[in-house]
Amino acid sequence: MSRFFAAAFLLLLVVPARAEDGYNLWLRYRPMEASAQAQYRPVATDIVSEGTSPSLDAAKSELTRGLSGLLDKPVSAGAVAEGAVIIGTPASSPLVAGLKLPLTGLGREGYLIRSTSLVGRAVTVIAANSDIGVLYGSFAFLRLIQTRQSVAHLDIASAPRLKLRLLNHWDNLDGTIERGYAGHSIFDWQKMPDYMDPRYTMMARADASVGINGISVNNVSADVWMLSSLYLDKLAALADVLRPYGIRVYVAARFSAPIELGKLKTADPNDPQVQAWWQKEVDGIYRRIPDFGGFVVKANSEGQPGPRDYNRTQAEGANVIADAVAPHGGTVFWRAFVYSEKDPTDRAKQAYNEFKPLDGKFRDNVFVQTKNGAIDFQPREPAHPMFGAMPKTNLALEVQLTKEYLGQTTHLVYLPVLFKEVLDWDTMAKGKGSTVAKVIDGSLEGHDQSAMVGVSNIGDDRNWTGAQFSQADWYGFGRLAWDPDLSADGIAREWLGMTFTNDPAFVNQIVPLMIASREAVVDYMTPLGLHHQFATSHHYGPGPWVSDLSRPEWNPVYYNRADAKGLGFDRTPTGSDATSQYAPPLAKLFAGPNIPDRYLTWFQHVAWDHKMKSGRTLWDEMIAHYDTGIAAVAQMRKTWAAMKPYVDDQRWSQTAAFLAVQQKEAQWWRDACIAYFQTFSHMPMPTGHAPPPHDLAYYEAIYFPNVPGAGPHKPNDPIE
Ligand code: BDP
Repeated sequence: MSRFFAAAFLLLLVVPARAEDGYNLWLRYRPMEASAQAQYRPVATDIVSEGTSPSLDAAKSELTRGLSGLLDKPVSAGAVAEGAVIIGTPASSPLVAGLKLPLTGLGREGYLIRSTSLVGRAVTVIAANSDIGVLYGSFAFLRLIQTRQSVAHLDIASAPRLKLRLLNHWDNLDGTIERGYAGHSIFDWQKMPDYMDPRYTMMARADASVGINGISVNNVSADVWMLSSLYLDKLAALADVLRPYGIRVYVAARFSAPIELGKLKTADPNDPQVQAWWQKEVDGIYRRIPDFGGFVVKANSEGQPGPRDYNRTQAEGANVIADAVAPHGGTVFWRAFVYSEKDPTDRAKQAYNEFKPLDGKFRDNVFVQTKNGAIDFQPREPAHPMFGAMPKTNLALEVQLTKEYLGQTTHLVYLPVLFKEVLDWDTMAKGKGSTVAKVIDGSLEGHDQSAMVGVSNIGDDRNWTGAQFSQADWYGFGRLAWDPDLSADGIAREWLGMTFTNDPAFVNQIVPLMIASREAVVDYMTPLGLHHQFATSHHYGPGPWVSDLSRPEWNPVYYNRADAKGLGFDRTPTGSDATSQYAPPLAKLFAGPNIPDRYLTWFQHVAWDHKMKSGRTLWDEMIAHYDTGIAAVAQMRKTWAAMKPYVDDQRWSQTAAFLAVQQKEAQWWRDACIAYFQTFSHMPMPTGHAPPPHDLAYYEAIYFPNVPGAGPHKPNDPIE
């Protein structure tokens, strides 16, 4: 026994003091360096919170936890002393009411943080119109300290630009996650409602800290059980946990639920029995969850049922559910990700063709939830042509945080760069400056409603997102949904400071690494407008040669169109004419000779020896891009290697190992794609660029069963 204790003691001694596994995300609240503590201690002596409510209590406990951790001293609820932090709303706090602060423009969720004086004492006040605004303000105040900004003379007012800031979890009820690369679902439905895992609260804190105010809990390819009373009771318990953090729950609904659950003969949205069924179902949900957010619906897409099955429009489908939730203040997110194997039209055009004629036909409480691009979350896509083209419809932007097509768990790709590219994209719908951000925040067309949605990257991995750096995508998504004008650079800086260290020697190296990581993945996977070159079904690794899938638009060859003449999908008026779905100046640009290189083969079929802006041929240019991507990853590895002194062992080592995988796989992508495309171009490798080490057959034979996120290995899949 005593030997056991001796061994345990020894173990304690050798465990590095700074070991961290990432569980606490950006809410670590580790003690600051002594000089910073000295600076901040006088301005955060006590927390004064009058009144009580679940959200106010959450704010108070977050401040207590945060400040006592950061300042390394007990900070408790106290009186109005010098340096106190006073939180509240005019309704909850006579102190706040007495200050007569300008809160009117801040709406329900905005907050104000101000340095002021009260009874002759210098204090900081965090005030809002609602308790949830106070919670958001508290997180913002902590963020200032966590990133070592001055809190001495504050006068900050902040309100979200977008009203609904949602994560869509694609979690199946059996615990697997569609396209999930961070373990299993954190939602342990089997044990709910009796056991509510403390992780739900931790997740809620993280979501609220970046302003996320809704989550849909199940896969969009929806299991009808989610709408059963068995699961709704569980959902109600989850809603209770999330409510104090301002998070409403939503559910992905299966369009055919009236048949499967309701035992009706049809799910035709125009059938009065179907309408009555939705009403009854929805009333039952609101009885359990009075602030239920509403539904996400994937209809007539990838085998899901939908209104088309009854010759009804997408609008008729959406409206029947929207009418049911409207009296309760609920919302329907109707996904625009609709394409059909029976429609020979270019897949990139199908959603626009189907939805654009329905502009103005959707109810006010419907969002048409539109992916950032017209295909599917590729490393780079031009913005979806529907943005700017549906002025009478609420459009929500959907982006994917989980890296289905961006290397999955092990590739470091900082997604806020991609999100910003879309938000800043100028649709030109109403002249210059008609950005996607202005379409979705409602300002371009004067809409009241506004929303942005991210497909979650959260699982039950200890670090939540599978890789440390993928946490930044969750963080950045929330920050951008709150304020699309923030910069990717600034968000990276904040996140690094909160998650690792504010030391400029670290941050000044890693911010550029993160920013460059997005272009790197485009370069080594799909340069110059290539898209959907992924291996079958699981999308892990390259498969540009794949041509045998049942649906033409699931095959990479459908997209690359490589042939003896050249490469790329002709979407100009001589081809599919997808270019004309964009506003005229963009349509002209994309169909013409001045098309930016980055979209070249997305919109045009180009000869292998086509002379690029650089003077190189398309072939040489493409190879240069692949190799630039690999060089960028090599540089990322080198930079990270030098960061060892600034990062705890566990997080440093995992990231270093993942970067090594990324470099290996970047090489694989490059070699496999070149080996394939060379069978068409028959052109030599440009000087200084090595040929792929293997022949094409070698790359074609690479096979991976059981890649996460794509369902189980099927019995008749090949065994190698
Ligand atoms: C694709 C995924 C698929 C999803 C689909 C969707 O491959 O698993 O179900 O998107 O968004 O990216 O519905």
